[in-house]
Amino acid sequence: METLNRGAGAGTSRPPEPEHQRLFVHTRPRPPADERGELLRGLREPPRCIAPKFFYDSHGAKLFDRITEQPEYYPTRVERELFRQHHRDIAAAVGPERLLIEPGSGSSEKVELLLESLRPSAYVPLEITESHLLGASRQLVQRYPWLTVHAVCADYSEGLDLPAELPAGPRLLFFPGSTIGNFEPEPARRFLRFLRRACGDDGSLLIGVDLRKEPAVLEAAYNDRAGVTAAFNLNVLNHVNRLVDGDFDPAQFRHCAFFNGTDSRVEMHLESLVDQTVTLANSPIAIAAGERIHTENSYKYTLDGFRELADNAGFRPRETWCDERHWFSLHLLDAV
Ligand code: AVJ
Repeated sequence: METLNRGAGAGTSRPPEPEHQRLFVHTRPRPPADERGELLRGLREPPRCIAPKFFYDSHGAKLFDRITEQPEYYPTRVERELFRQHHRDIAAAVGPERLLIEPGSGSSEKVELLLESLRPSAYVPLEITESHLLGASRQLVQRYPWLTVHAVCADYSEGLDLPAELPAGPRLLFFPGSTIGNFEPEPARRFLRFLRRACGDDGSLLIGVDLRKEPAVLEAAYNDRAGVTAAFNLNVLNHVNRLVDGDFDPAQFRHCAFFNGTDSRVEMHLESLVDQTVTLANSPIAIAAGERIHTENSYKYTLDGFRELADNAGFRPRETWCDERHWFSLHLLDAV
């Protein structure tokens, strides 16, 4: 396929696909990721850890979708209900003709709850997995004959590297799903600053944030009875085995998830059931019975706690939508 703008470090932008004139595909240059090094450093000695991004191999992504269907896992359901109830108010507050940018768009399911009301000037999904990005984008231009999509294949963890060819006009950054909860406080602030920079001085951010609540509710959400979250957590070991040529046996670990009230986060770990030796990239590591590998933090904010974090990154709260139980929140924030 023909490419335009193959300039130094500029990435590539393809002309619209022939089957429809409203889908543009941009690929951003990426520094080579040192995933092997990152995993080995995290696992070599205690306290051991695996970053949550490694959950999402293709099986892990399917398991996550099944988590969202479990009765105990409320965040996805409550957030979706908030979009259903408030899409008109959200659209009225945001205004029409915004350039709608979604980092980590995945299958672009949530944005569909807003598109008809929001009527953005264009939709800009950013996604590292090209197959998800293109599949979702093609579906959107087919379903919404008025919509232009600028699909950007890029990693957003080190800032939003947006192509220069995007349409002008005020922007709305969209970051649903309480993904912000996976970041430690300092990286969360740093990431919100990336979003602030990407949205410009006349832009806004719409972000979904899970809230602090009774520990029993939180702990049930990460320990569903059907064992899907446990399978999701244990599956990360299969992914690690492939990435660093390891021989982890998931059956020798147990899923462990609990609310840490001091840090206001749900932690997930994998606890070794036995004394064992695991080989990673030809080096043995000894793991004692009861020792844990930390796999995820999911921070739970108070409304004020999140607003303070956003304020720190240069955002002023405009409106907040919450369910009656105050389990989940949507924040519309303006750049200051
Ligand atoms: C996708 C990060 C929002 O933290 O609740 C679900 C991931 N982990 N069950 C979350 C997850 C275990 C989820 N986020």
